[in-house]
Amino acid sequence: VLCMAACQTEKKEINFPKTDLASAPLIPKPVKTIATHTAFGLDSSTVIYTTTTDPQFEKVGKFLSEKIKGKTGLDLMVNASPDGGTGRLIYINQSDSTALETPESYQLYIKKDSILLNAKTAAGAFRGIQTLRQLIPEKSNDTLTDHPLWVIPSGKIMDSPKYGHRGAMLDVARHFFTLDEVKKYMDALAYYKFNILHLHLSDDQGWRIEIKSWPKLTEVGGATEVGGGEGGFYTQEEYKELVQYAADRHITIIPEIDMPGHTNAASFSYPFLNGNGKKLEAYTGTHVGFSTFDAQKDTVYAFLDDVIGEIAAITPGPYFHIGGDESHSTKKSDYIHFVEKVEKIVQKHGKTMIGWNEIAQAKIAPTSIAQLWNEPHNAIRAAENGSKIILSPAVKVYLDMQYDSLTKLGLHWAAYIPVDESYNWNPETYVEGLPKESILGVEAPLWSETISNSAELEYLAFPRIIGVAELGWSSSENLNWDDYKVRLAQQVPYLKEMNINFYPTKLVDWE
Ligand code: TNX
Repeated sequence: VLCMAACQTEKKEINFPKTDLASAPLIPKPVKTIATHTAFGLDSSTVIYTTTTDPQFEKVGKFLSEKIKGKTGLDLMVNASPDGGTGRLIYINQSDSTALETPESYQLYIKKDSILLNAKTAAGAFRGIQTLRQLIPEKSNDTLTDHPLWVIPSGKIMDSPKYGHRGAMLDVARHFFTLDEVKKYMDALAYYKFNILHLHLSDDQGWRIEIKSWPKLTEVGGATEVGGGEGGFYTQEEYKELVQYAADRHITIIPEIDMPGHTNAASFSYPFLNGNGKKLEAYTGTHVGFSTFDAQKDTVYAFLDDVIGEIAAITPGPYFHIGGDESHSTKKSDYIHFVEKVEKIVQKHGKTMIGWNEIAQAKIAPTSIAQLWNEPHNAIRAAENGSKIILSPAVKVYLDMQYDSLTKLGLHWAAYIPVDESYNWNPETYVEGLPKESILGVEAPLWSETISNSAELEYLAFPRIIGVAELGWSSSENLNWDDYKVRLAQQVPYLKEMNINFYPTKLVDWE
């Protein structure tokens, strides 16, 4: 059917220049690469095939075809009959090979006349096609044959992620970001094999998601942001659109409603929620720690049951993030009571609770997850309780930290974080005493006190987020700044093509 043997004999041999797959500028660096020094010529006759039993695989094939079209102009057919049998084949195959260790693992075999991508799941195939995208050169070779050919270096890649959780967090509460802005960020995250986007949907300055049973949250709480701008919010339909866009990229959305602190926008909308006894006003500054829900009122928990229920119902992913950070205006006993009550509500709606490291002060279930940002002792405490830990150390991966004292955007309360600093740490050993087995993965938060559009978001996120992609995916032996920075420099054509703004650190020789 696929004319494999028959049509290949008809093909003219192309004399490819010597290639080296092992020195391709792939990020994250694959676990294992073996170069065979010839090439696959991608051209207009190339066709993409996928196993048909799983329509998710066909979607991956179509995604690849679209991206190839964007980069090269070639319009490759997916699962159509080969045109006269002259085409070279990209075959995306569902495989149960035990060599594929995780659902996201993949193997890529690049030969002269075919590319074979093996994965257990469509998610694995999706990660694999990102590698393939990165291997397609910017420019075609127009001298090897009578038509343009994109020369892809041949060899084998065996690849598997270190962590199942490789995330980015975006604060859409301090400043609102539109659907298009969030989608643009997701496009780049997908290219570097991230699988989690955590959306910080509420804070003192704004509430960003429609809750049908409590409409003032967005009518009132959605209309403000840092600096006094007009704010904004996602309707549930729009949120679903983001969830779908993420799912198409095998990215899971984690919604966060931050509480009991960071809740001025909610309490300003519905004053009965307020627990600090002070007069409520809209807040457009950048201080933290002054607001709290009333942890002693049943009505507060009834409200949260509605909020969490509505969000859980439109979130296919397994998680709900309750925030829980910097509740400086909540009594400790109230804080603990609150976290334990809210955990039950999250569980009742079928979700796994995540919270910032402070939640470890409460007696949380071993299935709940703590996200380290500043307190190793609370991460260890959570791990001792059986919980998994997401690593987001502020001093390493807070993307809103300035690069240095001259950076115009961003903050520096945790540190100045130059590009090499955000890369030069090992998640496996970063927290002394935290067992490797407790680490779910890494996540880089981007708080938005000082940024309000894509260009500003990107200036702080790029290139540091690309390094976090490698920390989350690549094996420890493959983490090396000197090797990485050379590959990083070679991301410029992609960043330019995507119109992604980035900070051109002097630590990298961008050419
Ligand atoms: C700390 S990190 C916060 C956020 C701020 C951020 C600014 C964390 C869990 N809380 O509320 O936006 O610092 O860098």
